[in-house]
Amino acid sequence: MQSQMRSKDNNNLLMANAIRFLAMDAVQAANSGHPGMPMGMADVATVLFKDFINIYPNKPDWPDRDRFVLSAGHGSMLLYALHYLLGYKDMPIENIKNFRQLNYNTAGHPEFGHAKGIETTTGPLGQGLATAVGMALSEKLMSSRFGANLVNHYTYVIAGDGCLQEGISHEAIEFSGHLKLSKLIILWDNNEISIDGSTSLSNSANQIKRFKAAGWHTQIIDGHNHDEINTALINAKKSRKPSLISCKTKIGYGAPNLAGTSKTHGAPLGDDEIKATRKALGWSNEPFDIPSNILADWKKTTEKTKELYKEWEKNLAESPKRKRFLTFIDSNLPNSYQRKMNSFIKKMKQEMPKLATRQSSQKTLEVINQVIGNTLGGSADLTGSNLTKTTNMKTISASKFSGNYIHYGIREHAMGSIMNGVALHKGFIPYGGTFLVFSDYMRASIRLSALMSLKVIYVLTHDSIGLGEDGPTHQPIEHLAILRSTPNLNLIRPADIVETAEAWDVALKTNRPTILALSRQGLKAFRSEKSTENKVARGGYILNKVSTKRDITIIATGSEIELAMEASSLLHEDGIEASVVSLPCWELFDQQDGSYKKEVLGNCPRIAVEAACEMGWSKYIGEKGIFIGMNSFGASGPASDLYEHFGITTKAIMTSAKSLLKQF
Ligand SMILES: Cc1ncc(C[n+]2csc(CCOP(=O)(O)OP(=O)(O)O)c2C)c(N)n1
Repeated sequence: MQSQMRSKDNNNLLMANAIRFLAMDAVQAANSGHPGMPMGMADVATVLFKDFINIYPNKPDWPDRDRFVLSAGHGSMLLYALHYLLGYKDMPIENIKNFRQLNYNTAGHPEFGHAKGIETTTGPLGQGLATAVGMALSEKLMSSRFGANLVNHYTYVIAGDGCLQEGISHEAIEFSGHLKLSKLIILWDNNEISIDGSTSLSNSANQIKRFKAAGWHTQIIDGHNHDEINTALINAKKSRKPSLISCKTKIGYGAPNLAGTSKTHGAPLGDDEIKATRKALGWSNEPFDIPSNILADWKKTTEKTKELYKEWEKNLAESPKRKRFLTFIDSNLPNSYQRKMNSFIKKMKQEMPKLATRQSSQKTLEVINQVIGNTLGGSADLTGSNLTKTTNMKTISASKFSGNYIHYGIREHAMGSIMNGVALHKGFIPYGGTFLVFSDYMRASIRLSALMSLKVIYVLTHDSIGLGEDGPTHQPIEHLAILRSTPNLNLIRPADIVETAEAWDVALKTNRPTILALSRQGLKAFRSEKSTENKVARGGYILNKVSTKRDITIIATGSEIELAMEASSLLHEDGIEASVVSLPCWELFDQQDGSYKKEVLGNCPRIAVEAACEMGWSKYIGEKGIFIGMNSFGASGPASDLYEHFGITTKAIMTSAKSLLKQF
């Protein structure tokens, strides 16, 4: 054996070896996967789950459970092995035997929603760590509102070298250090190995100093020494800062010939090495056969947590805050919400103010934040531009978590993941702002919001060349197409205040992420009808019905609706009847039935106008349709000059309409 394990309790060693063998045998059976990390971190995981983590597998959704995030998601077998050993009902040995097989909940990387107890999807390195920050933040926010007898738990993370090398870790550790998220504990699998070999190939940073500089409590331990692990966790829990425990480990621990090498990182060990490992660790059991005494030791760990759960249940039942607590956890919209939202929309239809949709969003948020007590706003240092803060919102700080607004700093990537963590934790509906162009910086987090179907609302303003003088670095071109191509994500680009309010309404009621693409520049209002139907909820609709036969359809979104409407009325003067279709959300429109879509798009030539790239528009305008938009980066200048310069004009629409009609 490569290093001497020591423990007060010899059973711990057997419990850890159970994880090791489940992991190496499952990877071998699947003929793919990552045995090294679970084998290296089995000791840490054993002490953590045996003596520290309060989860009760029979109540996996217990709101006050400790959260465990396997940020090094490639080591998924560590998590699945733990779930099997702890007795999660949905993790029978059958599922371990079918690791990485289709239709089993033991996917290559942990997928949220597949098995109970998987707190978040991990795999993209660094994401889990930043998501955990959102969970630890939620704990503080909830605890400050509901007290420690209802909310008092830790968030534990196992992160690898890869997680710490990823840039997102920098944003996440700075943010959590600043807010002193003391119940966040990272166990770093410091094995100095990644895929290419030694981490020294590419890294010489002093992680301890880095974390210290960000305000963290730090410790260094032997990750195979159970006593040291135990003491370090006790110390970390006492700290008033977030805590990093550097666990010096050997990847593939136990494998006589391969441990400590990158060969164990992401490939089966092979029959011979597994045999040798069995011999080295004194494990004579067949693959997937865990002796009953070891299973019993694992199950015992849940006896204590069962009691804790029952105590908490009693606390909740007796708490005067019970109802409000459950409203937060379930994120139910209060009864008064719809009434208030409808009357706001009605008023806006009467007033028809000309506003930038970012302003319309703020106006809508004023209504939302008055009635919904658990929205959690924020911005990546663009509060005054994104207009995400409303009158009564209070900023949170390390000494005050009773607020509901977060200054994320210039950390878009972490902001996205932190919001994911907040949504996963339950309690708050997070929304956060930045410029649409910087969705690139948090793309990986947005993708995970979508993959996990989380109610996270991205308020992305300055949505086109219409932002003007800041120029091409700040003007999104391809972003709408990229975001629209992401499955399970609603991108809404509203045209006026009514559409903006409707977009928020949809976002609050949808169990998936929403991106609100909002303008910097003022936009005319168009909606004034009496009906209370939320038209954005259908994704697209006819904004101005022509009274006679429709000659042409002009489809637009957001700020270009104004051009489309103007072109339509000028075309009418020339005897051409053009309907304008507002299509703020492709995803929702695509879900409508065929006849509705046909009726909206019309059986006639079509033009699409959008100050963005063309990609994707052909499905609405057909091969012969004309797209008016951007086919290059933008430029710096006043918005009106830019629209002229790039040919996104009423005149261009009219010319296109006339030329199309000649062809048909
Ligand atoms: C963002 C991201 N980039 C690349 C990868 C591919 N990848 C998976 S594991 C890994 C190496 C991770 O090294 P480490 O964290 O030290 O894990 P260990 O070798 O200890 O298992 C890489 C590059 C990934 N999963 N996510």
